[in-house]
Amino acid sequence: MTPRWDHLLTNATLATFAGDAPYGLIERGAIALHEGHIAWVGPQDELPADAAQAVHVDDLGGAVVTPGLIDCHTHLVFGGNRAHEFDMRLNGATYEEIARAGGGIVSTVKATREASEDELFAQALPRAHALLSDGVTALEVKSGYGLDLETERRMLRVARRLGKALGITVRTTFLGLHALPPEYRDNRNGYVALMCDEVLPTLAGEGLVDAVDAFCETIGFTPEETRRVFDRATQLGLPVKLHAEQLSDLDGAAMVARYHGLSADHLEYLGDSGIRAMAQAGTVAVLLPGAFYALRETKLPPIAGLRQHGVAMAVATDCNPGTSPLLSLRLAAGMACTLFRLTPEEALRGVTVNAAKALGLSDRGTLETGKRADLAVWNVRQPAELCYWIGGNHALRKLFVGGAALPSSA
Ligand code: DI6
Ligand code: FE
Repeated sequence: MTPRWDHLLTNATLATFAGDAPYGLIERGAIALHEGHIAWVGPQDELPADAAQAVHVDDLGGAVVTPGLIDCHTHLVFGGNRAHEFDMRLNGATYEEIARAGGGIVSTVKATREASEDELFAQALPRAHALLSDGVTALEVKSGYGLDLETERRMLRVARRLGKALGITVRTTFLGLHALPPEYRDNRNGYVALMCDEVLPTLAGEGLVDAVDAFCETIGFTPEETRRVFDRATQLGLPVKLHAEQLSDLDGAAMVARYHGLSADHLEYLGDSGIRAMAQAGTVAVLLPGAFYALRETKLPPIAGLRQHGVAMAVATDCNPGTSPLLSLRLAAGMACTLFRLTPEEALRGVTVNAAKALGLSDRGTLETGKRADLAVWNVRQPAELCYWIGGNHALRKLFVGGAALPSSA
């Protein structure tokens, strides 16, 4: 008799995040994987009679199983690093002062422009491995440190290479409107036109762009400039998302909602009208506690308002060299609890099903029949422990991507 399934995991504490029950929890559950997808999931005593006909059967001894974690907001590809600015900030300089003094994003642009594709790949690979070692099975990578056609292309090609090399899904986001490069300092309009009329259409045409983002902020780009790149994205059939209300309220979240965008991200300064617009449009709120923590921010995102209006909340690392050099999505979930007062259930929902929604990925993020077999087996007995333990590399036992155990975790 040919085996029914490729893999059967039994005696598992399943945090499925399907439905509204806390964690979608199934105590003493079982889950079957077949040809890259979840073939069966549920209480173990309801398994079909021939369930044992699986090629591999693993008794997990009660371990927690979650969907693979999804990091829906990273700037993972970049040259150099900014540890010296970390020192400057600790000596009192603000993020905006560093940016206006030519530091910040622009200094990473210089290092990125000078790095080859292989060098950028070699520098990003260990960062991607760090995320995978703490449960990530899919991630988003933004451009935005090139700010010219050739380097933006190189960044997005490296992002695609990371997905191929690691065997995971990498969704790319064009972030040409991240900062004004030095050569356009006196010609904002020319830069926005270059990004909207030449660079974005070219890179989209090369299949390198899955979504479009912008940094809508007093030290970034105006709502009007943001609208220009959003209009171009819409013409190209690309979804939008936005760095919105990070340092001030420019009504960016409401703009994303008007474009039925995937997500508005940061949101420390989000107001009621923006919350209502996001709820209306189904736009996901992506919370980035790593930047809040590293910048020593004090203004909390309006979590109570987001909850009250039923806005889906995702959590991501915002891994970047300036404001969030954070390489653990599980730690970001813990920060979302401790700093933003999310419950562990909300935070873990934020790095699974809601993160999938923020990337427009409907084939994953929960443990349900038919979904991709991306899942993480943890050395913990209750899901809350994943937010409770601060740091450490003890938590992950095994990672499945598309039904196959990743080598490092096999
Ligand atoms: N907001 C941020 O916090 C990052 N980008 C953005 O738009 C900062 C990126 C950097 O400082 O390199
Ligand atoms: Fe960011």
